[in-house]
Amino acid sequence: MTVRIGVIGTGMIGRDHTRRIQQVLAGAEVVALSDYNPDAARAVQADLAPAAKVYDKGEDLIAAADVDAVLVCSTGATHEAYVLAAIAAGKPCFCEKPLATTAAGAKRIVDAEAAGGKRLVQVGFMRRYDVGYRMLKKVVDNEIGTPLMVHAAHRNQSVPEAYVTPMAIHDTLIHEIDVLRWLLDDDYVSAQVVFPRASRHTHAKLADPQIVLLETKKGVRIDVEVFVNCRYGYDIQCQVVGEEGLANLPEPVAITMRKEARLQNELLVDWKDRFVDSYDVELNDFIQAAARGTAAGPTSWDGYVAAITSDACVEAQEKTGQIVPISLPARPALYD
Ligand code: NAD
Ligand code: ISE
Repeated sequence: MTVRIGVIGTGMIGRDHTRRIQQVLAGAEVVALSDYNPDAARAVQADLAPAAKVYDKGEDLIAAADVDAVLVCSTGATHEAYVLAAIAAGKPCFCEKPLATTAAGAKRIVDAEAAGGKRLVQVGFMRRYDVGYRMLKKVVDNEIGTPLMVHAAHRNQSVPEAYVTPMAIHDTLIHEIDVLRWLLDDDYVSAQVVFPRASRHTHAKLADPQIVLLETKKGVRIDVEVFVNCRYGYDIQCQVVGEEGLANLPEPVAITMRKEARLQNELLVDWKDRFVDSYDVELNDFIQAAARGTAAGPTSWDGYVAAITSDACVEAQEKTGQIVPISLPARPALYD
C-alpha cells in the first residue's frame, strides 16, 4: 500500500520532510500540500511533488478523501487545531515539535486520542531515532550501572533576533526534555534555570547562554547548557554518569585531518545535517504505522509531558534560581 500523505506547513522542515517522502523513503507519496502562504506550498509542489494538490486551508486537506495521513509542519501555535482535526477524521498524524504550545493544548490532544482508544499521533522527537542516542541508551541500560547525573549541551551557531528567551526552552531544550526522559526511562520532578554571564553575541531579548537544571523522580540530576549563539558550530553533547561508569553521546562521523601542525575535525553547523538520518527513520516509522491505520514512536503523552516540563522551565526562567516543581497527571492506559 502507498500511504497518501498531506503536508501542512511547507516552510523549512515541511519542505525537507516532503523531499524525504518523495525522494528517499518508500511506501508513501505526498498528494496534498497546504500553507498559510500559498506561494510556499506551490513552490514545494513545483520542486518536489508536481502531482500534489495545493489546498488553501489545512482543514480541507485533512478532510480530503484521498489523504490517508497528515504531516503537521506549520508553526507551533497552529499544531493543536490541525492535530485535533486529524484525530477527529481518524487519520494518522505526524506532528512536528511542539505538539502544542501550551500544556492545556497538548492535554486536549491526549484526551481526544485516548477517547478514540487508538494511537493516531506521532510527535517529531527525532532524536529517539538517532543511532548515537540509541547506542547511548543501550549502554545506559546495561553497562554503567544506575544513572546518577547527566551533563548535556545544546549549542547553535547563532539565532535571529526574533528568537527570544523562552524559545530556548520551547524550541531548543524541548529536544533534551524528551530525549533524556526516554534515555533514563524517568520523569521530571523539578526545574531550575540559571543565567551565566551573557555572551556579547546575544540579542536584546535573549538571555544566552542558560543552564537548565532538572531533577527526575529517581533522583537523577541533569544540567543542560543551552547556548544558541555559540559561534563555532551546531553541537549536541550528552554525558551520562552512572554508578559503575560514564558514557558519552558519540560525535558525528567526521574526517580527522592533520594539516599545518594541527589535528582537526570538521564540525557541523546545521541541525538538519546533524540528525539527517534520524528524520528519515522517524518518518519511515510513521509511514509503516500509517499503512496499518495507526501511529508509532513518540506519543501525544510524550508531547504533553514535554509541554508540562517546558512550561515549568519557562516559569523557572522567570523566577531565576528558584526550583519549580513539576507534577504529571495520571497517564491514560493507551500510552502504557
Ligand atoms: P518555517 O517558518 O520555516 O515554516 C513554517 C511554515 O508554516 C511557514 O511556511 C508558514 O507560512 C506556515 N504556516 C504558518 N501558519 C500556518 C497555518 N495556520 N497553516 C498552515 N501553514 C502555516 O518553520 P520550520 O523551521 O519549518 O518549523 C516548523 C515546525 O517544525 C515548528 O513547530 C518547529 O519547531 C518544528 N521544527 C522541528 C525540527 C526538528 O528538529 N524536529 C526542526 C525545525 C523545525
Ligand atoms: C530547531 O527548531 C530544531 O528543532 C532543531 O532540531 C534544534 O536542534 C534546533 O536547535 C532548533 O532551532
